[in-house]
Amino acid sequence: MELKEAEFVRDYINEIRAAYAVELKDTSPMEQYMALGHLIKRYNSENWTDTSKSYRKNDVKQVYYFSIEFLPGRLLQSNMLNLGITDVVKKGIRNLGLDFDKIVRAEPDPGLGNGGLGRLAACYMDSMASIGMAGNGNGIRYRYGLFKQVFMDGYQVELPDDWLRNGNAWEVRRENRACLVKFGGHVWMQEQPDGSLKPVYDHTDDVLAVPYDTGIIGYHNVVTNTLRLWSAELPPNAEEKYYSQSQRDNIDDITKVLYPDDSNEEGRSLRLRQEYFFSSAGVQSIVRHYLSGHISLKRFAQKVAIHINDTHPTLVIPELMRILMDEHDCPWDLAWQITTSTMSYTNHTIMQEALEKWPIPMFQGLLPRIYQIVEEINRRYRAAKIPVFGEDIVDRTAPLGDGQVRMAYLAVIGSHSVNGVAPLHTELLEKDVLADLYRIYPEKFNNKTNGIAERRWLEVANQPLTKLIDSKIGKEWHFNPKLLQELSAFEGDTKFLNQLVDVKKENKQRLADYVQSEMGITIRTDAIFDVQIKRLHAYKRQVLHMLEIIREYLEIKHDPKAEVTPRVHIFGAKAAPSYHYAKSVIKVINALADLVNNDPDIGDKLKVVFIPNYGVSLGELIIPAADISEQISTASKEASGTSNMKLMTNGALSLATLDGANIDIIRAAGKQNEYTFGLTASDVYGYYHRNDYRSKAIYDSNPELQKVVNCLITNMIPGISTEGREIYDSLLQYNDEYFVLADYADYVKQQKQISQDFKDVETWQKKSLANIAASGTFSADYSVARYAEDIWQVPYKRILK
Ligand code: AZC
Repeated sequence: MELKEAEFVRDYINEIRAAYAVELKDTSPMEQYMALGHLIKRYNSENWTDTSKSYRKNDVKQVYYFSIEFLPGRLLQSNMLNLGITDVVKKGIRNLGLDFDKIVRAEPDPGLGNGGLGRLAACYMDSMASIGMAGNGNGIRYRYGLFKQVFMDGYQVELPDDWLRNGNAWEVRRENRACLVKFGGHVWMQEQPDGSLKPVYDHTDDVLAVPYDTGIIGYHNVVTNTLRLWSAELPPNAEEKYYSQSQRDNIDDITKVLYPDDSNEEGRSLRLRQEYFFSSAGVQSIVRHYLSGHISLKRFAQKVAIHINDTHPTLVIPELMRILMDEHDCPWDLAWQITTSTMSYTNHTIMQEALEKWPIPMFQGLLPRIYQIVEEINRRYRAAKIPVFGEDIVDRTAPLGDGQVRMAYLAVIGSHSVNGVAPLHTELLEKDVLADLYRIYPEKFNNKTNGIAERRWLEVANQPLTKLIDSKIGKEWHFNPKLLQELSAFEGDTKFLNQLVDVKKENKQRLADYVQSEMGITIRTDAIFDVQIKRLHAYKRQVLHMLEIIREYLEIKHDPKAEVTPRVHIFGAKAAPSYHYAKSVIKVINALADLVNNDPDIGDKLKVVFIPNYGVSLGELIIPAADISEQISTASKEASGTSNMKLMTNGALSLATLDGANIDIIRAAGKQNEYTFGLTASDVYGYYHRNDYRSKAIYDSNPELQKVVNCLITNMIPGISTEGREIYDSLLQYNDEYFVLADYADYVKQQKQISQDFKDVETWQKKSLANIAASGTFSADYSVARYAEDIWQVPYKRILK
């Protein structure tokens, strides 16, 4: 948009006065931020209205991306970037004597997600708007996001993340679009005058779902799409007597936190309520919107695509069936045809534990009408498939089985498309996790490799690098990130390679300053910044990284005078509150950090920093500073990974197993520019089939490994007697489920190679450049375009090659 500095300054001062009734000099950074947010939202309001109007006028097919997580990160800078007003606003702010960085930092980071799944949803929202596609998000407006992670005595402690404390500058509450979501009660069949039966659903517990909309601004294209997040409230006109305090609390709980503790029955039931809540509210509002422009539901699937991001929103399937049949008198077959043509499903994990299943009594009690519909889907599925495929396979794959509702199977059966998120992952879905369903519906399965919002991860997170790239190849890559490939022409340009070194140094200094001020740890910027940032999970193997730190520590202790390449090991990770083992890993890494960071023999040769409360904003600080990207999951376990792509695009070299999208990254950038190691997926499956993995034998045969692993149970690392033992036992007594010891030697070899190679600055920089240049292909712009063409059949504007 066009914006003059003088105009901005005038508007901003007015905004501050109107909102806070004080002079600019008396405002806090939070107030300055809120006023700026409101002003930018206002600047963009016409685009938002016009986008909705034009979709309606042209009767454009809409995509609704349903996700229980969204991790959009701070919106101020990315909205300014996408509107093209960054320079003007920054200059105006500076000339008013304000500190722009402080304003940026005043914005809370919406913690409405946990990991890659949620960040992917946010990257896709950005890209859908940026390629001019009608893509809407649908999720939950959690009052307190996941949790705020602090460390006390090295242990993770979860505090409420009160991100809405000061309001939210970007959202619009739309009470007039609220709808009722019904739980519990009874269903009975009422005879109609024509003799047919119609379900009547009464004595329900009703919850009001109120939408809060956030505009998702496209990159330099006047498009603004909508992210709709639902909040649970007491229905209006509800007479007080009908709502006891505990009923009120029940309603309040629905949208209070993401992933309530599901280690008990109550927590599991709350999750199911959350899932139905946002699925039902979302589908109701989609049907309502569709019917405001169409007379008949027959063309619904031509105008609406609903995407199920992981199993959590699977109930959109029976919910759409319910609305079509019960509220619009659709016969079953037509309703089923519309539903399956509308729905598509992405699987994000091969971990069995993440394929959700609900006990039938709980499901039926909470959602009696939905359960009837699932039962009927189940009955028809069995009746249609048993004659063709036999009873065994149909038993194994039916939506109802073993006394449970099996969400992943329901999602596959009720969708026309099922995709994995990297080629290896899709292959494993077909061969292993969903193999039976693949046999029955081979035509539904396809791969859509993940992507990232390049612009946020470069133009917002890494401005120095962006400027340098622009100076070499111009700005066209902002629209078509594959053009980053043009950078490879400068591989031999020593001056450019040196400039890359300077950029990295600047970013490392920024991170070092943060670590100094927040954690009181001094790190040197000429050290290798070795970064592992992701959810804490046994399969991601933070433990393998931990063992390497112990090894490096012992090595220096053994000969404190020997020359070493200095290293800083940087972690960011939250552990699920009830995931005991993951929390023990955090404690041990923190204890190890204490030991290493305070040992005079070690000095500044080796540092360990576990940065608390990892999230999108910290990612923006850490990723541009990384030299090494640790992507060390047990091969076959990481569906794709996306931090691998973000780190690559910021010039980090991957230290990676052949897992998920690592494989594609290695292929794109060239094997010689990454450090690969370890078992392959087929090695791992080989162990499973032969059942002959023995971690103890590996331990017995490697004296160095023994020394390292034993440190978990000697008193070398103070304060971890229980946690150290737990990890030690997982590796030896319980036979090392994730093959940490199997990969140890190969991993260490590559770590040593890295220490060696890092000394040759020019060669290192060439590898870094190769990664940046090859990273454009992982832009989410291309990923969503592939979804649009192959799955959703929706148009988009920007032509991408
Ligand atoms: C993640 C996968 O673990 C990761 O490999 C993938 O890149 C990402 O989804 C996006 O596809 N899964 C999750 O984050 N899942 C949950 C429940 O947090």
